[in-house]
Amino acid sequence: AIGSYNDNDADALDEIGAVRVPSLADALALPEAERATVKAIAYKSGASIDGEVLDAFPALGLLSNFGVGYDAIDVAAATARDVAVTNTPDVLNDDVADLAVGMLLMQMRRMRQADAHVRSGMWAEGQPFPLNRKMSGARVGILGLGRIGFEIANRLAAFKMDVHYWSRSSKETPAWTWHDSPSALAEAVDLLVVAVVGGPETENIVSKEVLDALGADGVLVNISRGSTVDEAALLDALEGGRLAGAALDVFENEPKIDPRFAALEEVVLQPHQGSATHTTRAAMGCLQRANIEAFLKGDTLLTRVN
Ligand code: 8YV
Repeated sequence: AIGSYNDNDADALDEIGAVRVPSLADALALPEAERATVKAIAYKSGASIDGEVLDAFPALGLLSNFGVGYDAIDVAAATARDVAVTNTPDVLNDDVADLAVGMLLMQMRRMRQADAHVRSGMWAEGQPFPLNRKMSGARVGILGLGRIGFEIANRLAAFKMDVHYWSRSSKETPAWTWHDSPSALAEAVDLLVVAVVGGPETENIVSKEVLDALGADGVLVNISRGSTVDEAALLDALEGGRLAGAALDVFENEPKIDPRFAALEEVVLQPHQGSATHTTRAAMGCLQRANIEAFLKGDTLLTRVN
């Protein structure tokens, strides 16, 4: 087991015979003879796993990822070596969607500033808090209508919002409007929520062009991966007043994010905590181990991705 697990997960991993190491570097530093006995890895880390890393574990048959996103893993290299890869989909959809909606509401209603206004005593002194923006009924775009994107759209529809989306092809949805490109989607809406998978195919999919199309009234929410947004273009647009605001749970260089973000008033920042509730993290740990147990018994894997 690679990564930092909470006590419950650590105990459960110990019970199924895991050797626990805090990082990929520690795993690679194990003696060659020990690495050669590893059949399955429970993985909880953002460090990249490529073919060379996989070759350090010649008996490996399963890489069980803690998390739905497995962009850190070179799946083609795993497949080429007959290594199955599993992830933890679905159990986290609600939490990630909840956070996306909460962040959007927090950005638009300026709840961070409003809280500071109350705490600082300004409200008590009779200073009114400036009016802000209505969220219900607005036009919103969802970039990537996968399992999490769908949950976000459903929640925003309950806010009477006009839902638009982009995904590679049009999907069967309620009365939501499909657009054939990220730019066309951004052009049609003021609020854009990024819910695509990470990895090379979606790198900088939120480009300068998309941000320009979103425009000066635009708000960007990202709960997917930092790699999906051209961060330099985003920071320039926010600093230059060419975008109204952003609400971000993910960044290019986590956790040491670009310090320019912290200087921006209309930006909500979260520490990549979309799935981070007790309930959901426990479910993710269970699913990760269930895949390992199935693999060790020779049963069908629950959530294989390759
Ligand atoms: C992380 C996530 O996996 O599921 C994902 O893709 O981004 C998160 O749930 C989690 O932070 C791993 O520790």
